[in-house]
Amino acid sequence: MKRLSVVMLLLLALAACGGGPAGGPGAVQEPTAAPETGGETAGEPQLDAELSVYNWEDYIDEQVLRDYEERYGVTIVYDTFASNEDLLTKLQAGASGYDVIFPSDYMVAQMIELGLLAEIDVSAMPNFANIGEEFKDPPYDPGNRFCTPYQWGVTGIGYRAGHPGFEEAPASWAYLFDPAKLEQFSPDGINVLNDQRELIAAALFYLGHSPNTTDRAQLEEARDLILSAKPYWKTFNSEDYYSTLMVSDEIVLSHAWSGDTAQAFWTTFDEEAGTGNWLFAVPVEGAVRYQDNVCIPASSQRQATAQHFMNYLMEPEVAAAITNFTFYPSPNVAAEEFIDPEILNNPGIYPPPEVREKLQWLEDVGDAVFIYDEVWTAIKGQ
Ligand code: SPD
Repeated sequence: MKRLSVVMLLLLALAACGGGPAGGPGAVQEPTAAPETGGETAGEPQLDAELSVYNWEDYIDEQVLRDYEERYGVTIVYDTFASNEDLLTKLQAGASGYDVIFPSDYMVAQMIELGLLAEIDVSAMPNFANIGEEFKDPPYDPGNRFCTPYQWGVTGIGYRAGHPGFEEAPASWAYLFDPAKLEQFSPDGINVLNDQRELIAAALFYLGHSPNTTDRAQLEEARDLILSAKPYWKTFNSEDYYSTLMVSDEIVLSHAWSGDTAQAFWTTFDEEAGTGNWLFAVPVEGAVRYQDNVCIPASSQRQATAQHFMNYLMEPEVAAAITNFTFYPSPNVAAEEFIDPEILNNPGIYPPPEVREKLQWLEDVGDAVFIYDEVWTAIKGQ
């Protein structure tokens, strides 16, 4: 654990970036006030027998789900998606059957606009008080009328420690777009996130534009940059890239989410060497900070049970178990005493203020979403 801290401090000094955390998967602790019941308890709704939960890959400790099932007698049907746009497509296709979903910031705004989310009542969720003020009442969901905060993080560059060329952290989007860097690293494998807004944002940052631009010319410039780099990329993967590409050394560089890279770091952690194989850099041109959320689709037929589950996810021990497993920061301040200190104090996971300052949210771009769709289709189609 101590050696891990040294690694992290070194990384921060190199490039205002972060790397792998300490602390293995955290076991869910016994809830402080766990009602042992088959479903209904005093003051709680009659719970449905089943709940369908749709989340990002590698984004929960599944023990948290098993504990909920045991405590409340609700069977959880769990499935994962690769991107906000995939989630949106599923919901728009109708009859998805999902009861709890985890969209990011800008997608929450889009879904509210499209009438796809059910209203919730945070005043009926006692554990909402555990969420830090910084994370409540976000611009994309004023008053938390639809969603509660889940986890947050940074999008940057994951890289294979010790690979020639990474003596210094690759803290620039040039590593994904500059022809010279691509020539250098492409033979050993580069992955980019299969995520429309994230990949276009990376190109926009590199070009010096806003990641939320609605300017067609700038978006076409980003499209052309991506198309010129695409032949050098081995994979578009935002689902299991950490487990199938990073830890197996199928690639040496990846457009990546901080927690996924930290999972790769920890999976490859070598006690003797005192480090893991995968580290994370925050590009100097700027990077995305996202907040993912827990929401209920308007089409859900089990909204009371869904809201009960949302409240459960905000129990301090539960939120901590999730962060101890996923290595993504929690907005739950009451959880902090249960989060592994090596994670909590790790600047690669909880970025310090000087790094946070450089980060930008992805926002709902309104009708320009059609330009983004058009650009994405061109990128994926060629
Ligand atoms: N493996 C879990 C990844 C979830 C990261 N959140 C995505 C944010 C997209 N803007």
